[in-house]
Amino acid sequence: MKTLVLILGDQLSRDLSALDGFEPGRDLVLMVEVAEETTYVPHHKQKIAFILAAMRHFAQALREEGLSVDYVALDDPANTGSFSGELARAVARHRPDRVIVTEPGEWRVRRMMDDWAQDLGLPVEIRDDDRFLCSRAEFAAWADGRKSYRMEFFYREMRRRTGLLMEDDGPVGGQWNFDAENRKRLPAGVTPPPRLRFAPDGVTTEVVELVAARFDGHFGDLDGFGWAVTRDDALRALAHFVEQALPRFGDYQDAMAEGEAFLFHALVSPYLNIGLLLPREVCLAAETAYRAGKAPLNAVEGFIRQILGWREYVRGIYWLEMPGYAQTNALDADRPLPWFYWSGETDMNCLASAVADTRRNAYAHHIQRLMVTGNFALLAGIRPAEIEAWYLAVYADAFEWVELPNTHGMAIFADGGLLGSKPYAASGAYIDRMSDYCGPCAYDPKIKTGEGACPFNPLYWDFLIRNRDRLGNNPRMAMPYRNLDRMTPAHVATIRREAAAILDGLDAPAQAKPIKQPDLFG
Ligand code: FAD
Ligand code: DLZ
Ligand code: SF4
Repeated sequence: MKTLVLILGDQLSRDLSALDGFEPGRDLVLMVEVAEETTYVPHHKQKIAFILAAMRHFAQALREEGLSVDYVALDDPANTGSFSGELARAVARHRPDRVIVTEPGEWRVRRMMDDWAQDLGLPVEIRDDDRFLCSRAEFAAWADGRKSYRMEFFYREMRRRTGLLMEDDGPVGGQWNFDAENRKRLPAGVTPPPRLRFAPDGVTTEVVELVAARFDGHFGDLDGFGWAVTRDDALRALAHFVEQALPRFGDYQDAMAEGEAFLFHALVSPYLNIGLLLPREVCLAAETAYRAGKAPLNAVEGFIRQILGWREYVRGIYWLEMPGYAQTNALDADRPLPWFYWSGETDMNCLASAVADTRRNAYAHHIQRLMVTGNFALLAGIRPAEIEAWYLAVYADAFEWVELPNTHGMAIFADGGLLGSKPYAASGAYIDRMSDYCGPCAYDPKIKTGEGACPFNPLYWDFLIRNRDRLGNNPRMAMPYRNLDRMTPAHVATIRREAAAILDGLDAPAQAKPIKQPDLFG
């Protein structure tokens, strides 16, 4: 039976389920660069270049192996611009007996696929994506009957199931989680290692030029593009991380430092999320380093927990809860996204630095995303759909299955606590403790209100006051509410007045700069 196998831009794995049983000579792979995918949010230029370059290299590797690949380039004049349109054209060209595809990572695309069999008049087989360590069915079985989902319990189950960092049926080191050791500030004199970047070859250079010409209005720098776009280079990047940065990953996992965009983080999420690397091999590389005495347990456990725990957990939540998940707005957040998320033009140094790093690298590490840009969106009550579209656009690793639970659930608490037990709300003191951003800032984190006060301070307390009905009974919020109740009515009134002034200032037209604002919703 002649089969057309459609491979999407985040499915660049030779072991992809859609390729099981592929017969060279009879079957054919289809890969398509389509305008709909490049613009459904205004992706960072580096993200588009990364995905298209990796797609072209993957197609080339399949061809070298002897597979037939029909590859439609973005600038092909006949390109219809959508997965559905390109699949229909390919079916007309090749007249297959059936189509096979691996389920996509986004609900939006999964819905498109529902119509394909009927529209094409052909059987369309949608196979499970088995590149994850927990299948959707296994996650649903784990979640079934639980009152609340908590990552830590899921993670322990995954450790037992995979045997990662296990010894005699218990966790290596006698403890499941070493997080308490992983909250150090970056001290003076500790310098993060330079990161491995990859000079573009001819194929990548062509893509970079295409992106520069066609997506000029999109956010982000393209110069110095250095992401790996092949599996071999992604494996090199992983090995370099394990050797150079993993040993101190744990200690400085929560740290932030100006001018140090990567610290000791792995920079492997883009590779994992498009399939150049697989989660099991990444976890095993870290475990092997631990067992060889090359990295300490707090680093290796902390790293493996992010992948085996968080990454699998958010994917499980996404598929369990969509499509309703994206629609919730538990804190009734209704403020437009401030312009500085795109321009970086703000005198809040932590935010300006996080946006600058994002623009330069299509990357920011987890604490910048959660405790700076995410925290501000939470405290200011930014509309979920707008801040989510921003995160989906600006990071090279952003796909909705992983971006949405992290933003909607973890960062802005729009799911009302389904994913995490309390909002990650913080005042300037947290950012000051974990970073060196505050020193050169126009504001002072120690000033609570009035001249020079860090805006995160009144915003934090104002957030608690505004949301008392929703959060006041949460036992994990008892302490901040007790502190709030100790404030005098006059101080509370000052906080409210100053927070209102900051929030009103955000929306002031004077903030808008003459840069073309990306059209968020395509
Ligand atoms: P490291 O810090 O070195 O961690 C190692 C790996 O663990 C990562 O590569 C990633 O695969 C995994 N990981 C770590 N934290 C998480 C997490 N919370 N959820 C899922 N996987 C995790 N991650 C994405 O891959 N895509 C996104 O679109 C995305 N959006 C986010 C949005 C917000 C608001 C927040 C708070 C977090 C988001 N994350 C996202 C999670 C996390 O920030 C990134 O995975 C991480 O920064 C990637 O960089 P790294 O490879 O250097 O990670
Ligand atoms: C993100 C992206 C971009 C920018 N471009 C393409 C593309 O041209 N062709 C393609 O197959 N995939 C692309 N992708 C990735 C898809 O958006 C992704 O596969 C879906 O969102 C499903 O997860
Ligand atoms: Fe950010 Fe406040 Fe520190 Fe400035 S003082 S860097 S706004 S936390």
